[in-house]
Amino acid sequence: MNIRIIGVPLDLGSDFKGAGIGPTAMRIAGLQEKLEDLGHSVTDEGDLLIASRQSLDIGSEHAKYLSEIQRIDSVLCDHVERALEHGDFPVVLGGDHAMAVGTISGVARFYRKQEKKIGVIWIDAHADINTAETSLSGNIHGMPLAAIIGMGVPELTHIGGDFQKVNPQNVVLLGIRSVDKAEKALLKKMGVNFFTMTDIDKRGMPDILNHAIDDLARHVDAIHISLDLDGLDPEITPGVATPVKGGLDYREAHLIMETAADCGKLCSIEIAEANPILDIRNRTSETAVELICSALGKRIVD
Ligand SMILES: [Mn+2]
Repeated sequence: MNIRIIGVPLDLGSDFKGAGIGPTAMRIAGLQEKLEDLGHSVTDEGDLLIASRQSLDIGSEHAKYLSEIQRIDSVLCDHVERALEHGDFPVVLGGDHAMAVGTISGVARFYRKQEKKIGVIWIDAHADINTAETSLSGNIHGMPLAAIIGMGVPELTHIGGDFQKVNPQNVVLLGIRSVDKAEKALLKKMGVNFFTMTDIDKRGMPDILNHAIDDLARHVDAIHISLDLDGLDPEITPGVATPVKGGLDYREAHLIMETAADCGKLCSIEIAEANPILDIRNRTSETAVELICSALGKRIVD
């Protein structure tokens, strides 16, 4: 497989600076070499150019830095679509999770042209289903799931075209444990397939994945993984802006990747919220690279 790495040094979606150097930290953790060791060829496009926070107007307090995030997500959408058109597998390195609107819009537009349906496995401590109206912080990294299912400001929902990028029933949301009141209502109303940490504690990850990923793979033609590193427990991935106790353990996270890879429909992956400023000796980015490798075929015994 030819893998295309796209770096998105975005930190405008969060109040914390530092996610902008996430792509560099994952490269330093040896991403390209490790993917090549698995037998893939790798093209690294480098990073998209993003205006610095200091040079921008914050805009509305309800959706901060919206115009630059809209611009960068539109550029990212084009890059991801082009990579898929070349037959490449995009690996998108973030950057805060506001990038997911661009990545998933690119995947959605590519498959829509072929009249194919996409699904998304979304791993996160949060539901990311706020809109400018419901958000308490105005930070866009809490809004990307809403945007891709067609809710929120048109500047985000129209990236890549005015259509719903993913049917909420084709979203599998795993690991949530910090969900705002308005988000709880939206998750249910929109029919997102969500699995809280309580669900995972009670049923166990293998049972959930066997059902949820099997089911998803039967209903869609291609599956994207959007991995927010705060989905894992902060003991494992401390370098994130919004850590929440009680997350996925190391093996549970790998099992998601391995199961997704085995379903045969994985088309792309993005890793969000690696923040090296908040990390301990690059541990978070090293874990991110290991998870990407599991999604791309690495096994304990082949
Ligand atoms: Mn997130």
